[in-house]
Amino acid sequence: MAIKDVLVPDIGNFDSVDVIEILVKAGDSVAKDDSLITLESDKASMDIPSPFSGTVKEVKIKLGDKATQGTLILTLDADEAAATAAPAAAPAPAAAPAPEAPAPAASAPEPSRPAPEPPKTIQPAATPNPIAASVETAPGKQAHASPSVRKFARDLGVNLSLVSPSGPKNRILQEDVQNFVKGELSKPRGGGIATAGGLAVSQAPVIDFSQFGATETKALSRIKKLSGANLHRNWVTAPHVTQFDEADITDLEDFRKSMSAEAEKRGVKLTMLAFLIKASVNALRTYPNFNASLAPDGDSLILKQYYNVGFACDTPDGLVVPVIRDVNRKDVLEIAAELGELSAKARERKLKIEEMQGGCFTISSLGGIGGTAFTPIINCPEVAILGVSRSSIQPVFNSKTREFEPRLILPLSLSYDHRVIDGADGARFTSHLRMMLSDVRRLLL
Ligand code: CAO
Repeated sequence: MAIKDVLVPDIGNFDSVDVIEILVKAGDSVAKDDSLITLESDKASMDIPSPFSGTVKEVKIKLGDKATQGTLILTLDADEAAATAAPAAAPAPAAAPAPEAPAPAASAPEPSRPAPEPPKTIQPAATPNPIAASVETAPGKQAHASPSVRKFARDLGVNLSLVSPSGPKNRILQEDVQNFVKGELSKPRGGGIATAGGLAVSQAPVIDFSQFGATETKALSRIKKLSGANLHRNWVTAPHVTQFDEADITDLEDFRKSMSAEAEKRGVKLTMLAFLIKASVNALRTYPNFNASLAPDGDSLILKQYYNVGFACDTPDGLVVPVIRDVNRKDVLEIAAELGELSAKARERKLKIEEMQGGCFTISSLGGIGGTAFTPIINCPEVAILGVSRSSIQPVFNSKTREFEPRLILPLSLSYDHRVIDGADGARFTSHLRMMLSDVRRLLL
């Protein structure tokens, strides 16, 4: 070990600048180039690096002192190797020096002392480094902090504009950044997605269910994990409204049954869903805002000139949504044929990615299973989804005959993104669907 004096190096045109931070204390181990103190003039702040590795013996400078080239900062028990090594060559100036930045050390060092290195980072106090500013500060708010604190914050990914300063002249100190991080870590979080879109929810309690009885843990399928994350995002980011309605499909069902045998001869199962897809496209053409997506900046609507309809398909691995393309150019039998093919592929896990892309609108039919209504989650970036529940015979009053008649009624549940679609249009859309489904002639036009 050799005791070395560490002095303020050549700091260019600056003379008598304030010591605003002392970053080490007696007994600290420092590596070569570690910051020791921060100096600040009215134009710039700079960290002074250690010329050696070793242990700080005594700090000779105080906060608020004035420093100039040659001021003694501290004494250091320098590591043997470092102390005998040749002085380091003067490093290159800071990557983007400020206009007032001092030049690298030009004058020769005193013979007994190693060449002090010029400051590592120098930046004007009033105009922060633009790169650091973009990382650390929000527009319009300028954080006042030394280079070492900026680096500390950058390493932790902290936005300095969010940190409350406690140092002199509203300067952010290292401990302010530490306190900020502690505060953030102690905030409640929920499953890692708690702060999506600025939404904060309290953390779900972790419960050991085995205390109440036997349990078994089963891993979620890959599809379930993927669709779960997407459903959650869509649910929290799109403000959902669900419009319920009922369509009288008595005549349509009669027609479907009358056509079933003929369809079967062509190898096609003619289901109600095929008619629903056809009717939906008619409604999408009438109300184009439903056949649209919000632009990423949220300032405009992208209206689609094509009509691709997805349908939710229940498979042993979870929910998938195959897409039937250009429905407007296909008749009900063609749609029914594609429905059958795509659902079979989905259940055999043979769907290609492109067969699940490009949808404009989705139908989720639980009619084959049951239920009277439900609130489907929009398949974003689409703006609406139609849920279909099980049809049932209901007594409907006929105003002409003044009698109740048994009619087959299909429950519809239309969820839409209220940022794009107003409630009135939601009701118009389902009314249109109801009209289409109750009069099979319109559907076939
Ligand atoms: N009301 C009453 N019965 C209905 C009906 C309705 N709305 N819709 C279908 N059915 C009947 C069919 O007529 C058929 O009866 P038969 O076997 O006697 O002919 C039976 O239910 C089964 O229909 P299907 O399932 O074969 O055909 P489909 O076209 O109705 O549905 C598909 C296809 C792929 C949508 C469906 O199999 C499926 O996976 N549904 C689940 C979708 C889902 O999970 N949605 C929830 C997503 S979360 O929002």
